[in-house]
Amino acid sequence: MADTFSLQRVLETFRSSLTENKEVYIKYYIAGWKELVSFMNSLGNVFSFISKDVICKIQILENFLSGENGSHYVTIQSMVKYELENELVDLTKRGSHPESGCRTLLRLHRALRWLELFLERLRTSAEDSKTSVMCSDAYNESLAQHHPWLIRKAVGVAFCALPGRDTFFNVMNAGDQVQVVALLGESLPLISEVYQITEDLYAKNNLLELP
Ligand code: 1PX
Repeated sequence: MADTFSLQRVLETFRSSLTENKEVYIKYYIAGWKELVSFMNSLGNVFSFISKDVICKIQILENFLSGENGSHYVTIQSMVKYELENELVDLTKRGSHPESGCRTLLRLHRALRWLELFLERLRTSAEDSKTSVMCSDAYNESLAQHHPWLIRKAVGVAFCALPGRDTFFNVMNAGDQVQVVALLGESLPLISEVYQITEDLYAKNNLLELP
């Protein structure tokens, strides 16, 4: 992973995460999140409590991937099958498997929905739109429903520290605003596809509310 964020690389990693049979490679899914974390870090320390949580979840998944059962963690589909067949998931309340791959990835999956909603707002935003408003509207429509009051408050404070739309476009490192908007238009269908494949898989296996 290079030091400077580029939206292009996020696009490439999410593209690489789809297999021919429309399964999702965990390795590239995680790589996409790493890029996003590096973007968030470049925005300042206010966001570090958020990046810490994402990094922690990435680490859990990486440990599974490089562990002795790593071959079962190649795709999200193989992970779900393996963990369910071997009763490695706490299904209704936290118990002996509080950090299963399935529940950990579910947290990132819900955040991917936030990202999709936020980027779509950014793509279609007017020059005077506020990133903080776009961010919190997207958050309230998605992740907020899964977060307790205290987290929602802290997230609200962090949103106020977001830079304006112009700076945001610059940090994305993908050319002028017209080019960024075009790249967002290219990225969003891919992000949506990865999101939808995961959502359908989790829904089919009744995993959308894992504790
Ligand atoms: C191209 C520009 C895109 C901007 C990229 C920004 C990436 C943001 C990544 C946010 C990922 C958040 C993951 C949150 C996972 C989560 O829900 N964790 C909670 C539950 O976990 P648990 O193990 O306890 O069940 C955990 O409690 C969360 C704690 C931290 C708060 C997470 C707030 C997420 C707010 C999302 C908005 C980020 C705004 C960044 C501004 C660019």
